[in-house]
Amino acid sequence: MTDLTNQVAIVSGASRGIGRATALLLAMQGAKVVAVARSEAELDELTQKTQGLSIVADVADETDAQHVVAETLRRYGRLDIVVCNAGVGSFNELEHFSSAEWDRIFDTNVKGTFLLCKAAVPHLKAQRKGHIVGIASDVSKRTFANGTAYGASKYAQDAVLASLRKEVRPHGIKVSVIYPGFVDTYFNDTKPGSAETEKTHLRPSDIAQAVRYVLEAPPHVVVDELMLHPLTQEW
Ligand code: NJP
Repeated sequence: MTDLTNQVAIVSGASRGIGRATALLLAMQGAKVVAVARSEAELDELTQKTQGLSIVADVADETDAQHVVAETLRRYGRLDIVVCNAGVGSFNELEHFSSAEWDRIFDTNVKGTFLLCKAAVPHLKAQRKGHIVGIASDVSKRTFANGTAYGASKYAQDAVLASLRKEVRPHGIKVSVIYPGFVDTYFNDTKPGSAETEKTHLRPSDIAQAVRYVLEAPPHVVVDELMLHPLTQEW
């Protein structure tokens, strides 16, 4: 088993939802967590609990992504784990989708994953060790009506991570991808915690536990893919 104590972990999209739950769980396992998102107040509140570092950044901006990694190295001198979780989505018939909304979804989900990995990989390669975890989606493996932009972005994000896995494996770096079904978060301007979603959705902490599971795999094991659904969800 890999011990997470004192491992330095960047978690993107940590201001709420899955990223926040992951940041809290990794901190409870003794990791030094660098929480990344655009909402400063939420990050400050989180960092009081994790005793880690928070960095206000837009993952879709290359300067911001480079800054996140540089600040992490400046504060902790090392980087062990990157959780590419930040993501957005909205759903509509194709002809009603604006090109600006398409760009927002792709910039966050695909380019955001690419840029954070691009900033981190040279350091992970230099230490010949590291673990990148992507939060993709079950829609990285299926299609559905009104999901052209989000679905395509999640297929593309998955392809970025699967290609990267092959590139970095010879350097001792692991890439794991988690594919959740419905999760009760603030995704697409929803509000978690209703009686209905408690029956139909996973909790953010379920995904955080999946992240912990892949990270704690023994050094010689890489969990390439992990999919999880609420028992009630057919897919
Ligand atoms: O959503 P939400 P989730 N730069 O809205 C951040 C995937 N997923 O936890 O910047 C930096 O509660 C945003 O922070 P802020 C989904 O595709 C979900 O559900 O302050 N950060 C917030 O912390 C996504 O990849 C479901 O607004 C940015 C976080 O992202 C991941 O799970 C199902 C950002 C979003 O928190 C987490 O989403 C599934 C940017 N440009 C996959 N843009 C589901 N919920 O059902 C956004 O299969 N963030």
